[in-house]
Amino acid sequence: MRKSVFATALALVCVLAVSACALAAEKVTARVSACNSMTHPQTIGLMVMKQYVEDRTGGNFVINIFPNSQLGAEEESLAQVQTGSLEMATASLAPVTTFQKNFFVLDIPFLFNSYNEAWMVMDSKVGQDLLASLEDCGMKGLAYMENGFRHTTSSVKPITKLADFKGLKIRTMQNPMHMANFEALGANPTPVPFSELYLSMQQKIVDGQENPISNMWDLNMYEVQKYVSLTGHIYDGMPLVANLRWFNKLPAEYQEALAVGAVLGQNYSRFVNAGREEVILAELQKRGMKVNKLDGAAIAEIQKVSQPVVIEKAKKELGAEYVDKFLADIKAVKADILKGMK
Ligand code: EAX
Repeated sequence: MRKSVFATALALVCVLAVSACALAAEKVTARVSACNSMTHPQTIGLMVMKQYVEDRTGGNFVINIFPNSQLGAEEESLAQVQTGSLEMATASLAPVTTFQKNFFVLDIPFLFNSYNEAWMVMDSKVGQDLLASLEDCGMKGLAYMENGFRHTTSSVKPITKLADFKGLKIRTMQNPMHMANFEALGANPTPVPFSELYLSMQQKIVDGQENPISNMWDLNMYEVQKYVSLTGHIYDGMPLVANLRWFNKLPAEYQEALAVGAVLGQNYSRFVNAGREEVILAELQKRGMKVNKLDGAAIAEIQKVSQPVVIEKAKKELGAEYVDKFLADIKAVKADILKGMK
């Protein structure tokens, strides 16, 4: 009797071991769509994820990265991930709001004073709940690849104070919060797809635009813009999403490899971006651009005019309670930095 129990248990272990091997050997290929170049922090982070996942699965789970919007613009790619015709994509926070409105809260300007503050919030329950809320629209939110703080460039004048925005025709993303932000500042926001951004600056369809420093470099903006004003109005972390059904059907160890790889890639992309911003600014100046910081008073004046407008707009979309809770949660995360200080 004892012997037969042992034999059965042994047989079961063998079956499990064999099926685990069979699972591990499953071949899966995933495509990831990205709008930036292969040297942007976003895609450098994706490469780290790719390497990790392929190593962990003995090359059975392959990730192919498609940069430069080869598979379509950000919104298009997100739509394809939602329907399942594409496995994964990463996109700016702004287009993600088309699918999950909750992300509008991150379009509120001047939420963070530093990368540390932004990263803490994104990695806390606040940012993770937002990623999880993507499941409501059929997507698995895996991590945030770095785009960085968004700043303003212009071909006509530097922005040193609120009044400088007046009448400035500025390209924004197609996002109501971003547009409301620049309208409140007195500018004339004009949505243009990322793929047409360079042309719109070159042909002077717009006077200026706003983007992270990495994109100023990636798009050779020094050829078509004169001034970089470090407004830092919005922090942009790019959600990396997968089709939820596809993700849920992956073998557990592939899911785990992807989840871990995504976070490793996220962190790497953050460090790459933070590490190169000063270097890029120096290069942009060598190529003739003028870079200016804004003093605290100027930022305060800009924030005072724009932030309440976007908060109100977000409340209309999401309800006052949700937005107030989000703002309180951010405050609590920031408070941890100085906890215990006397
Ligand atoms: O780098 O469109 C934009 O300005 C974004 O920064 C772009 O989607 C991602």
